[in-house]
Amino acid sequence: MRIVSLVALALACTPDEEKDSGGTLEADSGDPACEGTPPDITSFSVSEGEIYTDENGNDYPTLVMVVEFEDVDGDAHLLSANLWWDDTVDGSIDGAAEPDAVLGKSAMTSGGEVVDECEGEGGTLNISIPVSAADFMYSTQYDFGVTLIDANGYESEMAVATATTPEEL
Ligand SMILES: [Ca+2]
Ligand SMILES: [Ca+2]
Repeated sequence: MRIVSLVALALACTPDEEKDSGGTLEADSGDPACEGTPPDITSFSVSEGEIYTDENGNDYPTLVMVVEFEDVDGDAHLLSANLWWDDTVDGSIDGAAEPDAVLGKSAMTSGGEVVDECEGEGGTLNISIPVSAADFMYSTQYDFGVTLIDANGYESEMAVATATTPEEL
């Protein structure tokens, strides 16, 4: 397993999840004000993204994973993700295996603003992964799997999608 370090991350609230301000009771301290349900992935797709250039000027093709999700208890203001892939294309992933990559805990934003605690009720997570020969074969079909973990550690069911890796540049 490796940590995804060359990742371009964007988290965004869906516009229809905006809350009216005021009238929301926040916990003073101690117990979390929101906890108890795992995120629910409602849509997952993988496709080729734009060229990524690292700090040394090396170009890589990318895969972009788009994960739409809901979390009714609102504690997806912080999210992390586990990612798997395999080249046995059968629409399934061995979730008991160690993840092939992990995305560390990240704050969700909406319109550039960090989402308040307990107001992370869902949105779209875009994960961009540079593709290199160290991790993938080029122009090859893979199954990809993802789970999301909310601020309190509740993990979603795995979503799986099949996609073809980009050509070598
Ligand atoms: Ca939750
Ligand atoms: Ca598979």
